[in-house]
Amino acid sequence: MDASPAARPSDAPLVRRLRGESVDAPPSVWFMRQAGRSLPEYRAVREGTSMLESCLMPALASEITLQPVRRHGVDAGIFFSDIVVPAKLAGLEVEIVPGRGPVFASPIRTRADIDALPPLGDATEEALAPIREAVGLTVAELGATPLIGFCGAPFTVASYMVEGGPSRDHLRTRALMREDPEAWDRLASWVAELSGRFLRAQVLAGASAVQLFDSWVGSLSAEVYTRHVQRHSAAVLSAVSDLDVPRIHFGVGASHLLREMHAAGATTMGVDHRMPLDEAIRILGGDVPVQGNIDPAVLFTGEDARYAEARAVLAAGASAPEHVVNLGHGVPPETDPAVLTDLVAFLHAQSA
Ligand code: 1CP
Repeated sequence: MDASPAARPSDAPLVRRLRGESVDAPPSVWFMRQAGRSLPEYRAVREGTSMLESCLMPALASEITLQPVRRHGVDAGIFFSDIVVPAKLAGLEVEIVPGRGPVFASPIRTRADIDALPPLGDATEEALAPIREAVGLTVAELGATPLIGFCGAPFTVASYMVEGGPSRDHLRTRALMREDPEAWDRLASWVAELSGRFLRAQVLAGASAVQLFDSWVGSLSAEVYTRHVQRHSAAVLSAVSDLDVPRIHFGVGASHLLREMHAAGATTMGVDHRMPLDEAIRILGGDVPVQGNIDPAVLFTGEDARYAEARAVLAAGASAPEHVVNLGHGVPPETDPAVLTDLVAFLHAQSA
């Protein structure tokens, strides 16, 4: 947490890099899932409180957001919340089951289910109060260190709603968009509006950048993505496009969708570890800033393999207008936090 009083988080090297501005500073780094189960201090403060309850307790959500920034010295916080928090705030019955993930009590599968989704409006804005409060507390503590806000993209969030919980292939969701595209559009539009409101609330409360997670979009072809999904992700990103914050877009196993996802209105593309960063940069045309993509596997190797991967990722990122270092996906819960702290120090010791 940078102590210099005049510095603004929106001018931090990490945020400038996400915008594609070249910066003379050591590499910037944060980690997806940097908050959470890999940290003993997280397990301690979460004790006895359910995941979604903690997301709606502003002081606790703020504390959990700050923990990895303090411990690891990463260059940004990622707001502690979840992609299904907005659905809970809109009144759907959803829980996060430990060791499993989000589970909806009543899966949304028929036209009648979709018609019965609660309307979004002033009540939604009111329900977002704990989110605004948590972000406000967090940015006040972070000072010059930026906070990244986030939300889930319509396909990934809808996949939990339709399947009822985590799934491998999202078959029912993909079947719905093929069999009844009109019903799918109404569901995806509802999620897009809700996620967009959640994201906008975070930026208005002080987040300096955003990330749109479409974690499971890799199960779609480019053709299906373009026909059924892209415009809904675009609607989410357009909810903050007037607010002058960089917009990162990330999917797992989505290398074949980089151009299409960028075209949904992202300023910056997150890349997972399945594609070399220089190849992703080339596919994107060489003028899009990128984020990524250290293979999380090296969190479980010795230093030599880990540092070699970090150097390789920095070298591969050099062909982009700018590059922010991250993992290729989230921090696994079994990661030794000391390894993350050491990796941040290693990256900060490299020259830009
Ligand atoms: O540091 C951070 O990144 C914390 C904030 C955060 C974010 C950005 C959490 C807390 N969740 C998310 C996003 C999220 N949630 C995504 C997109 C990112 C990704 O791909 O990892 C997804 C797919 C979810 C859904 C979800 N929530 C899962 C995955 C289930 C599956 O389908 O495999 C799980 C396990 C959760 C619970 C959850 N969310 C966050 C935490 C810390 C946890 C674990 C809860 C616990 O402590 O038991």
